[in-house]
Amino acid sequence: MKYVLKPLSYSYDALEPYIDARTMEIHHSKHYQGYVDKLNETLLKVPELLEKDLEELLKNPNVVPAEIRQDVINYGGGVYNHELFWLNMSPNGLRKPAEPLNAAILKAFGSYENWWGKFALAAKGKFGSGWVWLVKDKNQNLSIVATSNQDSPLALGFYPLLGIDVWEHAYYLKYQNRRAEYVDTWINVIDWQEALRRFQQA
Ligand code: MN3
Repeated sequence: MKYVLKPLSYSYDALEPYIDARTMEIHHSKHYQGYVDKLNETLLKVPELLEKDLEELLKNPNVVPAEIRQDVINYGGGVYNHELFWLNMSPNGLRKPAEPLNAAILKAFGSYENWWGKFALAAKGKFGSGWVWLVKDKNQNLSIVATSNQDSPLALGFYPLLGIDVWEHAYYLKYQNRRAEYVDTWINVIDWQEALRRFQQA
């Protein structure tokens, strides 16, 4: 199998009390595993796609035959989005963006607090299941975009740096219908290291 479950770099209970261990365990070992399995199953139908990079497929879904295109968008997006999400959190990471990402945030949003206010508002307001992202465009300008289901911002021409999962499975056990509480608490688990790496990469 090309795609395999990537282990977390921290334990399931490492993000307590903000994200509970049971949610992390089910999210990682069941939901994410499900996307990995379904993506492998899907790509076996058109094995030459296994040679392509997942980012390329998500950036340009038109290269995927129509009969499996939506499955690649759904399951491939599920794999890609979650692998970024796991890296965007940690129990003791970089809690504020370092340079040069910090300067780009100031340029786009005025301040870190303004960035967070807009990001959190978008995450609270996203209707239904989906994600909210901090993305860069090809000129290194930052913005916030929301996507539905497992759609990737790559398909919109953006490169995701940091994303919050606002599917109910990401928070329901602890927060039930109170998504806003989950969003407000997420700032405590953000790790900016991967976002910084992505911002600096070509
Ligand atoms: Mn999820």
